[in-house]
Amino acid sequence: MKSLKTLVIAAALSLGAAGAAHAQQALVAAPADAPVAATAANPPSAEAPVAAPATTDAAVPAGDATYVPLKPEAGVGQPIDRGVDFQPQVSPVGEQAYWFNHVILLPVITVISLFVLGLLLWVVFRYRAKANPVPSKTTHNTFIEIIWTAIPVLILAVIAVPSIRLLAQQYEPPSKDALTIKVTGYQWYWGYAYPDQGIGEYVSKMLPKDAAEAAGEPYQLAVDNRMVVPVGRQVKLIITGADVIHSFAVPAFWTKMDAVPGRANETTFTANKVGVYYGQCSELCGVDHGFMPIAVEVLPVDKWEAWVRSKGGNPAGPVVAAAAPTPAAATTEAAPAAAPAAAPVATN
Ligand SMILES: [Cu+2]
Repeated sequence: MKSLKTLVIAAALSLGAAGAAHAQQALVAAPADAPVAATAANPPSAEAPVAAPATTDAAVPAGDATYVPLKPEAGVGQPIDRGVDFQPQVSPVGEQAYWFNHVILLPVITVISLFVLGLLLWVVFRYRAKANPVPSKTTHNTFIEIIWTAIPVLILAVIAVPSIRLLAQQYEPPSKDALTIKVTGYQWYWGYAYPDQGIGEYVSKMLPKDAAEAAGEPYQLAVDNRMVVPVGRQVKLIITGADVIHSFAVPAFWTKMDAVPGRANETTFTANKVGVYYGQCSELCGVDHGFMPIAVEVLPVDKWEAWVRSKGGNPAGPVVAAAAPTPAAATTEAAPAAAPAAAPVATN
């Protein structure tokens, strides 16, 4: 039994090590983002210098560039009055976690709590001094001791399987076609940049009360500039802090990651439902900690592309960037012809 516990602990520790190694990879990737961070403290107008060298007019494919912000749906992606449950989950990891909580953990907790409560009540009433004037002097019962050790160990072992699987899922490296967004926490607002699309950092601040109400959005969650992502595509967040530690958290995606100055933390999510999902800074970061909400808008792919164009970016950015190195690397003779055309976009 002891060895089983050891096995479970070892599995958990090795997963932790995998997560740490993954974070190291993210750190290696960080220097590429550094120029964006340098201009980050400036207001939204800082977009131009970052975006300009990355995308030329010719590189942006023609298409609709009209973007109309989506209205949030009541009770989805935001807290509800007297709510005690998790928010409805809209990512595969979130659905898995929701299932784990509701199908495994809650029933196990309920059964154990009721069983222990029943035992206590039984002892209190059946063996009270009046009903049981001569108490038993029994001190050991090997059979019962084995049972009450073995059963909890078995319960923990059963819980460990989906638990470690869920943990591992959250640390899975992003796929190659994941959309990269750089998230920076500031005192007290967020900055988002889409390096592959050539969208330099823009700032996302909480809307004042009247503006939020006018927009039909919840006050203290509504922001002026949302993070906008396409539905069904994995999003890789590279998260850092500019001043103190913040934490980027969106409950509907089961996403939370600390934004630590000097570090590039990485996490992923895949939103599988169109909508607006709110979150909040989740690490006490100063006087306005409660006033730096997060709003993520999940759009159909074509509408997301229109949003990217409305920001002056190139929706196909990562596709071109991923394709460019192949001809150059595969045949050195073909490289001179292929390289100049691909280079300006690939340098994103
Ligand atoms: Cu914060």
